[in-house]
Amino acid sequence: MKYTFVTLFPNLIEGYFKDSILKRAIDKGIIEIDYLNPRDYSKNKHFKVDDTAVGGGAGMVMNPQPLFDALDDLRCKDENVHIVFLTPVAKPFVQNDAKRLAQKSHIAFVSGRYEGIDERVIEKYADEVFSIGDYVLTGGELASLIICDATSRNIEGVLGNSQSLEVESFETPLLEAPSFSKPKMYEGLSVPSEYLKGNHSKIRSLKLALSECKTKFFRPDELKKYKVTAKL
Ligand code: 6GU
Repeated sequence: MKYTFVTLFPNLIEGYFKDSILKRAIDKGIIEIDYLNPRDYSKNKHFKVDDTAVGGGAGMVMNPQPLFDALDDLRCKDENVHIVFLTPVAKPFVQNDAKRLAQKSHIAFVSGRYEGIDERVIEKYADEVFSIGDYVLTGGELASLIICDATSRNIEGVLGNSQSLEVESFETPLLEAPSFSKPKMYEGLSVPSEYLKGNHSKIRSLKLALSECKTKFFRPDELKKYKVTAKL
């Protein structure tokens, strides 16, 4: 998988790939990261990329020209590139999107800064448009990293242990059961005794009951999609 980050601020992105799981995926050749800066395409003599909004309104809007030229260049080099725009005015990104995007060969994430991107750019180039939630960020860069991260862990070979993909929150409507590590007793706090006894069928049913409790408490909306088995 290749990811191209189309951003005025590649420095905001780069650090994330310098450590941990995604660094290992890059080192293994499973993912590749590239950057495209719209400023490099600006035909303005001061390399300006934004202007005030036509028709009024607060803030600066990213001009079409640098983005049209950058994205033409991108499409010209790879006609299969899947172009994703990040904006709060979009459908929310969910786990199924992460699984679907993991099947692509090349995704470009286009991040807007300032008040947004000239709508004509989105109309012309967007294959998809995502928001990551009901709040407003200063730009799309964090959102692009979140979508890239959530997508990458669904690509074969990125996670060491493919089993860890299976019993996770959002693979079913239920949130994941709590996990514990060693020691079994720490500062007077014990791991639940059932987890210690090694009866795997009992552990499974306790975990299911705890999952249902967590979901009822934190995500009652999700619990409605699911037939509860434990007595909560
Ligand atoms: Cl994708 N961008 C911005 N700027 N704010 C957001 C967002 C994206 N998703 C939620 N808030």
